[in-house]
Amino acid sequence: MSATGAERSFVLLKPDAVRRGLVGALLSRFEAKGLRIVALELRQVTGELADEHYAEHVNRNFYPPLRTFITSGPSIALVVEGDQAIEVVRGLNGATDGRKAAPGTIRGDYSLSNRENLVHGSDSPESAAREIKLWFPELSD
Ligand code: IDP
Repeated sequence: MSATGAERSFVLLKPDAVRRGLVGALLSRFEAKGLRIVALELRQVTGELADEHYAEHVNRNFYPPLRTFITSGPSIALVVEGDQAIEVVRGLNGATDGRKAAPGTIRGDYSLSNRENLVHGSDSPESAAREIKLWFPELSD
């Protein structure tokens, strides 16, 4: 929770979003929904940061190629704020697998992959707090 009472979520526009020139289109969706951008930075994700961010996945079979992908070029890291921002961002993003994500969602409209799915959003208040502290320590008290 921020000082204003609104909820914050961490969002990552993954390297495929930057490579495909979709940053503006994707940011527009969050802004048009009414979420406020409170931090934003172009970041080259290192393997170490990837391991910390995806700590719950590092032992999964899909992690090595995910690590290669997420470090393959710059990403846009941001924090958005608004009423129920965590759930709202997850809804805008759509299901993990772009092939199954509903049309109208970011993944449903732009992704045909369960790895290169353009966007990450925190999945719980605990994850949001952990991720915001990891990516934007200056925002954490
Ligand atoms: P989420 O991003 O929708 O929260 P998670 O299950 O937390 O999904 O997985 C994190 C990321 O790992 C996904 O966004 C996707 O890029 C990748 N991923 C998840 N499951 C698979 C898989 O089965 N194959 C390849 N990549 C996957």
